[in-house]
Amino acid sequence: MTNATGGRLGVAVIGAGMMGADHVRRIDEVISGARVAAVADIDEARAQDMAAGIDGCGAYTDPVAAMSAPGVDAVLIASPGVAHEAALLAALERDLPVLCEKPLTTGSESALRVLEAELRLGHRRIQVGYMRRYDAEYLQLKALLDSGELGRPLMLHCRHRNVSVHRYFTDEMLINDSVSHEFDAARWLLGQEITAVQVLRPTPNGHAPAGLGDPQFVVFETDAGAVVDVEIFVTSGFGYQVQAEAVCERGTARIGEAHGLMTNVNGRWGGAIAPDFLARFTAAYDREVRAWVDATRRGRVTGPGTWDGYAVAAACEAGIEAQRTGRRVPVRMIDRPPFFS
Ligand code: ISE
Repeated sequence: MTNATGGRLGVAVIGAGMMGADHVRRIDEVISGARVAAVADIDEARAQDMAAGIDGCGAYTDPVAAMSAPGVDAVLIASPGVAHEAALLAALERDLPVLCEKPLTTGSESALRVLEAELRLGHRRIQVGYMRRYDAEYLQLKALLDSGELGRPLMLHCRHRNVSVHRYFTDEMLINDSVSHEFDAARWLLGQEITAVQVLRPTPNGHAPAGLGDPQFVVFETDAGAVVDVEIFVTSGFGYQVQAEAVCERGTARIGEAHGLMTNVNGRWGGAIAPDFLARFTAAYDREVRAWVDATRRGRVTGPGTWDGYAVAAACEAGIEAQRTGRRVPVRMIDRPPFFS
C-alpha cells in the first residue's frame, strides 16, 4: 500500500481548485504519513504550479494519468462534482483507495453506478468527504446522542449560513452543495435515513444574486419519525455559521456557537465569527484526511462511504423537487445492501 518514499502514502490529488489546493497543502505540510505524488487539473499551469513546490510530485491534466503515476497508492478527488463518477470508476478499476470530496456524484443514478462498481470489486474503497463528522463539536454531539443520556432525539434544528456566494450559485446548489452537509450530518447523528423533504421559501434577501432564492427553510423527516429543519442562508453577509440543536426526550444539546475568544471593550462584549468553511472547519479537514491516511495505510476504509454518498444524493434530488414544486417529496432509494451495513 505504501511506496518507497519513507513508507508514506503516495496520494494523487485530482482537481487543484480551492479544496484541492487546500488538501495538497494539508498533505504536504500537516499529515505526516502521506505525500502528494501527483496533481491533476484541467488547467495545466495550475497543476504545474502546485506540483512545483513538492519533491517528486508530477503534474497532469488527465486524472487517470495522475492515478497511474509512479508512487501513487491512493487518490483524493477534489474536482467538480460532474467529474467524480469517471474518476471514481477509474480508481475502482485500479483498486485504489479514494477520499472523494462531496458530492460522491451529481445524482442518485450515477451514485448507484459507483456503488454497484464497489460492490462488484467486493471490498470498500471509497470514503466520501462529509467532514462535519470529523468536527470536534459534532463528534461530541454524536457521542452524547449515542449515550442515550438525553433520550430519543425528536427534532434537530440546524442553521447553515455563509457570508456570500459567487453570482452563478443556483437554487439547486443550495441543496446539493450546502444542505447536503445537513442531510449527511442528520443521518449520521440520528442513525436514521431521510424519508421526505419539504422546502419553504421566504421573500429572497435583496443581496442574493439574481435568480437565487436565498434563504430557504428545508424540513425533512426520517424513518424513525424525527423532524429536521435547516435554515440555509448563503448570503448572510456577516459570517460563516453552522449550528445544530438536538431536541430529545429528556433534554437538548447545541453545537456551533463558536465560543472562542470573548472580549469586553467599549461597553460591548463579543467574539469573532469565522469567515468561511476553510477557517471554521480547518481542524475537521485535518482530522478527516489524517483518519483517511491512517486507515488506508492499514488497508482499511472507515468514515462515510458510498452508501452515504448515494443516500445524500437521493435526499438532494427530493429536496430539489420540493424546491421546484413546493410539495413534500418522498426520498426514493434502493434498500441498503448488506455489504454497506
Ligand atoms: C460548500 O461547498 C461547502 O461545502 C460548505 O461547507 C458550505 O457551507 C457551502 O455552503 C458550500 O457551498
